[in-house]
This record gives sequence, structure tokens and C-alpha cells, in this order.
Amino acid sequence: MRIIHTSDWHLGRQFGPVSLRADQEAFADWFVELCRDQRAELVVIAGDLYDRAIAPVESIELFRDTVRRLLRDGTTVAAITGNHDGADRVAPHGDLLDLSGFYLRGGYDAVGGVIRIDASDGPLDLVLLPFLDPQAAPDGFGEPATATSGPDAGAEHVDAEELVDRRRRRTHHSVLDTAAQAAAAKLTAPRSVAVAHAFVSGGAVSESERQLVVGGTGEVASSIFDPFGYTALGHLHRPQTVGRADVRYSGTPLAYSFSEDHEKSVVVVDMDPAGTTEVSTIRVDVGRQVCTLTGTIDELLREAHPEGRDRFVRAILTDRDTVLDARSRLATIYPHVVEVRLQPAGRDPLAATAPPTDVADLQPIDAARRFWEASEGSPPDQDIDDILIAATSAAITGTAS
Ligand SMILES: [Mn+2]
Repeated sequence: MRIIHTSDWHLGRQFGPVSLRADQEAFADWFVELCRDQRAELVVIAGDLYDRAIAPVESIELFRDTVRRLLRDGTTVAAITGNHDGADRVAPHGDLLDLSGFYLRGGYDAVGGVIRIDASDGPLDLVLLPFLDPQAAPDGFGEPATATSGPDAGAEHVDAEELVDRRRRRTHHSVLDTAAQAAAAKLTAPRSVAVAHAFVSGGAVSESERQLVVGGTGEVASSIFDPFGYTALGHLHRPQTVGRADVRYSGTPLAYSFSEDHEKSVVVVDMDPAGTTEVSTIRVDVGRQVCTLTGTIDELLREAHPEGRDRFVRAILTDRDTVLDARSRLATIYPHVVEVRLQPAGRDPLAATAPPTDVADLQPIDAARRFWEASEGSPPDQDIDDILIAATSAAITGTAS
């Protein structure tokens, strides 16, 4: 059977100030067409269906319409919620949707279950593991180092203090591991697929994701997925494998930040009746790519970079003098410029903030000179140095007014 794996559609997302609605609609059309051409039997969408917990109505309609078209073509569809989705709003009718061949799961409700798919070449066990917030777990779920942890625990009496302590010990790893192992114990088909939304250790983050991870998602070990034949992951926006070839992130279908200047793709998994897989990727050829252009404004306007005409552009201007109307001037050549950053040549913002190692021995005037050089790109000239000497000695003797 053929499975197509995608994730992180983030419907409703903006790129800076620009709506991505048209690009997301183009992707949906492209994707439905692809699944038809590829004769996919099962489509899995590994979370972050929407960009925010309360998604715009037009995004909900786009998602529904896309799933409906896939179902109409005879494809089974499975989707889980990610950390961006409001699970309670996205998946409350999951059990009803099962009847249509659309398996949608979110939150803790049905976690640990196995869905039997009867494919053309035999049965498949499907395990849906949505993003699980450890703080929202039911008591007794995913608590490490207790004999009673597990989805069926909770019958024994524990006092309030112990409950709080157990809650504190729960992690993303412990709740996901509990859910995955509960499902693994119920596998009976000769092959299985897990779908999860998590940050698996060893995965490569891009600039844009680091914030998200620090903000909410702890790491989980890839060994959680050992029991499953193929694991379709969502959360990281760059396509990649983690641990083994059959544990894989599809990445987003579109570039959602300037750090995503890599190719976007969906994953095609061919699985034989015994569960042996052959995995390949197909490049997504709709949507706007991104690029970062660096130079003075005159350079960027004069030596027009042809790749920038079509793409979302981040311009890093190295002019040492003030640049007026940079965005509108750049837009005459790069119509999709969405970010302009000033980074005057020779100045290194990172060097200016790196803490010196010998700070205890440093005299104030030396610290001032170093700071000047780090932020301006060259040592202070005589006039500036006089000012620095006056300022630092005044600060020491307390004569500053
Ligand atoms: Mn995401």
C-alpha cells in the first residue's frame, strides 16, 4: 500500500505582513492532485493543521474541503492535532468522523488506541499520537517512576501533595511514551504506522522553531517509536529523519520563515504486507520560496538578484549611513520584500554582546574601547577616545553630572 505523509500545514498563517491564503490553497489543490496521481491509499497529516488554536473560518473550510476531496477519491485520511492546534475545537467529533474514513484525533481522549485499516493488500494498525501537553494529562497518566502510571491507573488513593508531585514529574517524553506503549501493546496486524507531533531528540531545528521549542515542547527519545513500522512525525519544519530511516519528519509544505530556504516536500511510503517500507520524497512545487539578500541598498538595487523577484525577500542592508524609504525602494525590484534589517558593514551585533572572559581584570576604559570596536568595527579615533577617557574616569571618580 502507498501512504503519503505530510504535516505542519499551519493553515491561516501569515508570512510577516503577507497572507499565505492563496499559497495554501494552491498547495491543497496540488496535494489532492498528487494523492490521486500516486494512488495513495492513506494520507497522514502529523499535526499543526492550523496556525492557531482558534483558526480563521476560511482555514477551517480549506481543511474540510481538502479532506473531503481526498475522501471522495477513495483515500483514507488520518490527522492529529499539533501544539498550534486547539485540540478541543479541532477533534471533538473524531469518533463520528471515523465512519467517513477520516480519522482525526486530538488531546488525551482516545490516546493509546489502535485503528485497524483494511488496505487493499492486507491489514494495517494505525496509531495516532497527537501533541500531548504534560500539564493537561489526566491524573495517573505518564508519571515516570511509579508502578501505577499508565492510562488505566488512578484507582488507588493518593493525597493532594503526592498528586502535585506526580504532575511535576510528567514530561513530554513520559506522556508520549505512556501513550505509545499502551498502543504498542495492542498491535495485532503484521504492520503498523504511528503518527506523532513531537520534538524528537537529534532533530535539526531551524531559527524559527527554536523559540517554539523553548516555549513549550520538550524533547522525546526516538526509541518511543521502536514498536512501529513507520513513524510519521510533525513539528520540525525541515524534512529529516531521526534515529532511523523509518522515523521521519515531512516538514512543512511551504516556507514559513526565512530560515527555511530548503526544498519543501511530502513523503511517499510504500509498505508491503509484512511492513517493509520503501520511502521517497516528492518536491512541493507550489508556493513562494524565500531568500535573504545582503548588501548596500545601491548594490541590491543595481545588481538585481533575479531569484529575489519571485520570492519572499529579507534584505540585510550594510550601509553605514541612514537609508530612507528602503522598503519601498526595494519593492520596485523585489515586490515580495517583507523584512528589511540594518546591519552596517563591519559591525557584528553578536561580538558586541559576547561577554568578555577576563571581565574582572578589565579597566573601564578598556571595556569602553572594546565595546566601541565590537559595535563599530574599528577602534575609536583620537576624538572618540578622548570622550571615552573622560566618560570612564568621570564615572570612576563620581564627577559625572
Ligand atoms: Mn509546526
